Amino acid sequence: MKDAQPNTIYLKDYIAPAYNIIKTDLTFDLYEDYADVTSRLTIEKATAGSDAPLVLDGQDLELLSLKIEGKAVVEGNYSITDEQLTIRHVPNIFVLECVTRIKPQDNTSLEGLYKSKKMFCTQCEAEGFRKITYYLDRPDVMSEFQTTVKADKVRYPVLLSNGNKISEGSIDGGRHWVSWHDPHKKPCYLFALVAGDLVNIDETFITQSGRDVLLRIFVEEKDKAKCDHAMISLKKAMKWDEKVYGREYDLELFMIVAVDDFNMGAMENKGLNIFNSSCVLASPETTTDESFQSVEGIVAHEYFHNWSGNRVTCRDWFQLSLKEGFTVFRDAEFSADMGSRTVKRVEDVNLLRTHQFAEDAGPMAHPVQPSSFIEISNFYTLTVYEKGAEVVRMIHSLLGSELFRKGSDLYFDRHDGCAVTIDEFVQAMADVSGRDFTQFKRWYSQAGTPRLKIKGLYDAEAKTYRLDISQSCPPTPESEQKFPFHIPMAIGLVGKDGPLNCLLSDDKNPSVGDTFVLEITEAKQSFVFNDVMEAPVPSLFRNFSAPVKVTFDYSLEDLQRLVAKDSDGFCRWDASQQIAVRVIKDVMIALGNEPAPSVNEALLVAQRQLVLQAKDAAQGASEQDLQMLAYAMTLPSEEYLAETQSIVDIESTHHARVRVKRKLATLLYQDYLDIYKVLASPQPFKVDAASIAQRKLKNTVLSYLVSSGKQDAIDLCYKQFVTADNMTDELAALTEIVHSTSSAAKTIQADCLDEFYRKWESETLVINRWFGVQASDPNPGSLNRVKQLLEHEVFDASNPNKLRALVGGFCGRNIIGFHDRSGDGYEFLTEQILILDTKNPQIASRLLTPLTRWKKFDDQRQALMKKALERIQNETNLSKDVFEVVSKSL
Ligand code: B3K
Ligand code: ZN
Repeated sequence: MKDAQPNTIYLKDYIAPAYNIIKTDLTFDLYEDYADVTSRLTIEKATAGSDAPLVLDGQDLELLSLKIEGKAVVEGNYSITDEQLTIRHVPNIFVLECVTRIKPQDNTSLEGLYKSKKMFCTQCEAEGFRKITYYLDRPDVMSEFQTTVKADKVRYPVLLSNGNKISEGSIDGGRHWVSWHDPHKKPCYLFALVAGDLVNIDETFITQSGRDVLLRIFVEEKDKAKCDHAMISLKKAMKWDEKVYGREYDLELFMIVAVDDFNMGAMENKGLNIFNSSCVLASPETTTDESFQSVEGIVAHEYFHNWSGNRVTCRDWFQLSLKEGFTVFRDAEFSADMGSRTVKRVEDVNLLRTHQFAEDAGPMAHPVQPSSFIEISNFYTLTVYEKGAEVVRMIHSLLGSELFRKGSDLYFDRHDGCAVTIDEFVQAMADVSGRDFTQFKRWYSQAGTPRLKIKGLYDAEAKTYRLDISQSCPPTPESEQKFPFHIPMAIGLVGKDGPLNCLLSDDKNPSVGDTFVLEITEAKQSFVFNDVMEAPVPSLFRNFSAPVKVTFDYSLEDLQRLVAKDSDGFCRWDASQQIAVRVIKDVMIALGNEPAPSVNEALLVAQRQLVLQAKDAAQGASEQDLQMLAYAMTLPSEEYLAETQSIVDIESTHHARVRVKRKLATLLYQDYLDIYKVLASPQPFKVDAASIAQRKLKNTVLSYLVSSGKQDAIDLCYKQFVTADNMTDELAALTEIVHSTSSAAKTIQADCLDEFYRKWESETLVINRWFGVQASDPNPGSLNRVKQLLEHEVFDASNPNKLRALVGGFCGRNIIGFHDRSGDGYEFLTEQILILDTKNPQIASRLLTPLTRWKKFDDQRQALMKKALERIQNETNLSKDVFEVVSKSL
């Protein structure tokens, strides 16, 4: 660890800045081995006459000159440490001119100004600006920026920054310059600069008030044909935000730039979004349907930040979910409106329940609004983003769409141009609705996933149905004791033939259709339904109305009824998954028995029903959503199964799931084949929701067919692999072949991988998928292959996408491989982390996650994982990022 004792920052210690930066004028002189940054800051004391020193953040900077009002600051009046520049005596208002030299070429952290291949680019959120120049690097200091970029004209013909271009010109020596001005005040985390040899595609968007906005996507020449989807997505997002939130874009120009080396997906810099190329480029041949959809969602997400994040920003980083939770909610609703609402919901809930629930139960668990951190980069988490979005969604369900929109209007109007808190967001919602959110706000301050135990009691004589509910929440690192949450529970009752009409005994909660929204606020609470004419099965937490874990004593028949009859698409899917979870768990217990354990008939019945519906729907004989059918037919992932166990039984989980899948494949082979044949008939390629759903179902049944191990199925899969005209089908087929354990597949695995590699050698993003397929291969020997691939000529350990594909693919998505009893997987990850931490701490800390969950495993694995963590902890010079995760995990 660099500092012997890294500082913990507390929310309770927040104090407003002692200085404001009214204007920020930056000039960048970019050269091949350094860059000089001249900053002219107009600074004002927040309180005139105060004698607080001016303390600016700065890291890895070489100070070349420092002047106040044109005069050098005398030596005794300032001091510099590794992280700060302090000037003791300054006037009430003054211009500080500071020249620093930085080394973007050597900046492997990909934070601040750095080089991605031949291009200069920046990433400043959360605290990267301090690696560019001395500044008040905190979101509540908002300033008007003007930026001039100077660089070689041939190498860097395109020079970009935030806002509008105001002037440009040439300089002797083959250099040129461009000046940009952003009229909107912003914190420095939204600053951006790009310099490179780029081409662009352009479109115009006319806003609802009739202004023209130029939309421009910049990429390398070779990628020019892959920008259309992002452009279409951007226009859709702009239109949607006007319609649904009344938010219009506020500059003449909106730019997106694709870069290959990027720590995360994308960044919402004002007017100049910078994207990981994997989140913006798309073409049918090289991009899967999932990626097409994620490009649409991410483009929208970053665009939506223009209001939720940029115009109204965060007071401090503890408020991160103010912009992220709200913006994820906004982008999820956008995607739901663009495609199938239920599909989007199921995908999001699946992610949340599998990975956020695990985070909430692990050592890094934290509230949506954390109360302390060592390194803020560690808090860009599923909790802040996805659970934060669920919390906003609950506010939306409590208020209804209309009031919610009033609340968001009030929030944007009241706080435009300001840096605010989560409390202020909730207050706007409270003010428009007259509701009291005091208890509700525990969702922001208490970590952990609430558990609900629910019992149902039907009184056949009185025709009443009573629900007895108790809630609790396990302790998490920040607090042992939890107070009851305010939980909206959407519920309906389902009879033998479908939804039941009934009444709630108190009429505070009228139903919408057959759904009631009950508000659970007590530790123990009961609700009674009247006029219930038959014994019902309750459909609980419809549309996943709250991020909680529910225990209800459903019989398998109850769940079958929900799969078949519930009116709520989410609950139908959920019931299908709960049946599968139970059946797989039964098989887990009986593994190793002689004769081999049987697979409960309930799953076969449910699957057969789904298969029949899918057959009809595939043939066009019914309107059922093919993608939902595919999701209902898909067995829960090993990760989800692991999340439902208190101590994960790695081998049994894997083998039981494989066995159940094979059993279904064998029994329903002909049905799967029939569906496959209907869907495999050639049709022109489209990326609309209907075509995506068809491919999803086709590849779901293909996966079952291959699990049968039959030669015919492998042949079919191989045929799809070689004839596919799109990446979804090609990659699905390759994955099935490579991950198959059958001898028929074994003979062609290596050839298929070679063939795929040769075909796509020049497409970096596709090759990352190729790394990913091999890393996540559950067959024995995958660690050795991963190690060999680290040496592969196209593997690049400085590229986060490649690291995520190969190291993340093996350690995060190959449970059986990573958790091999030998401990080799743990040792491998430890070594990778130690190498990576010296170069890119953010990625190192991310990749470390699987080791932090050591308490979920058996004693032997626990010991090995702990040892691995201790080895990392003992390393000198750990980054704050890795230090925080390791020390909190042990
Ligand atoms: N706001 C950025 C994430 C920045 C992460 C910094 N470590 C992208 C997004 O959430 O939209
Ligand atoms: Zn975001």
